[in-house]
Amino acid sequence: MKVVVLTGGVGGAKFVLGLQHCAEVAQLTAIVNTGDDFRHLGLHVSPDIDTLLYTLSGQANAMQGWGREGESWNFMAALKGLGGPDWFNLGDGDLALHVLRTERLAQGETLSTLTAGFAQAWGIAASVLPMSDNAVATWLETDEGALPFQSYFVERQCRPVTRAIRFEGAEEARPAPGVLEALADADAVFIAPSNPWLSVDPVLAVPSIAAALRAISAPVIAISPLVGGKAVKGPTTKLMAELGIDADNEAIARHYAGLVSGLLHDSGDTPPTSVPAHSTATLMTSLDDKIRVARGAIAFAKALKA
Ligand code: FO1
Repeated sequence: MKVVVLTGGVGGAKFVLGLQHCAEVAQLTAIVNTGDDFRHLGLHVSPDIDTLLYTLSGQANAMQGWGREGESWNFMAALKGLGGPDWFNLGDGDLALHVLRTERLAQGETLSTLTAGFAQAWGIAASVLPMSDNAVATWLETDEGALPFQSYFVERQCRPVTRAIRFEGAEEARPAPGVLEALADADAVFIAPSNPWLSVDPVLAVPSIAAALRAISAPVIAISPLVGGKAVKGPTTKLMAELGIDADNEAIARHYAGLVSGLLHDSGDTPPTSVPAHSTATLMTSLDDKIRVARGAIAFAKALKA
């Protein structure tokens, strides 16, 4: 099967790892959120791309989800000693990735070509495509004013109350090379169990990506990020409450209305009523968990194609 997955964040990366271990996935393409990208200390940081690269190459910090396992922190210690900003933690190994990406972008390389280079260097078979090579920045309108994503998510630890979310630059952004082709050619498309509002919506905001999802005949299945009516990690349910949305699978299905042919959700939760649904235990801790959820998604796609 040729599989395409829209993903962002830690939960999304876990699901993609599960897909990578499924024998029937002959070709895997990840279209990754870059709305969290930002410039920090003059460096271009692409958290969701990096989390996926680390996860697919077995280097990810298992406990944190982001950054590398066994990281050293000499740069951060030296930065603090100089009174530099220490709210965003850059491990020494992780720093090399940001320095190299910033240098290659400055030399005129695109985000997609340099990301493909890193994936190849780390032996990742999947295609890891940014949603766009153009800058798209997620901003949140909150009770503390407008905040760029990392200021909200890391610096303020998701405490501000969110009223609206916007993706600066999305209207002018073009899908990265290969994105539309992969969607048109897919046997199945999955929307990973990422935060729909913060990690998936930026991808859908890139013109022609949502339209491509609507146009394809292959099944498009979303995996609910909720387990037991809560998000496993991150601010999903707090955000849903602040946006006046019930934290249930019907709300997730409604969010993707017109885009998805089905919703895969946790077996302990109530199914949506507005789209076909399958369920499995969707909490992903072990590799076997990730493979189980990926297999469940593939089985659902096959059932919908039959
Ligand atoms: N998340 C944090 O909560 N604290 C951090 O200091 C932090 C640093 C960091 C560095 C590189 C990177 O790729 C991700 C990092 N993250 C950190 C996670 C990041 O903010 C989120 O993973 C995504 O932006 C949303 O999933």
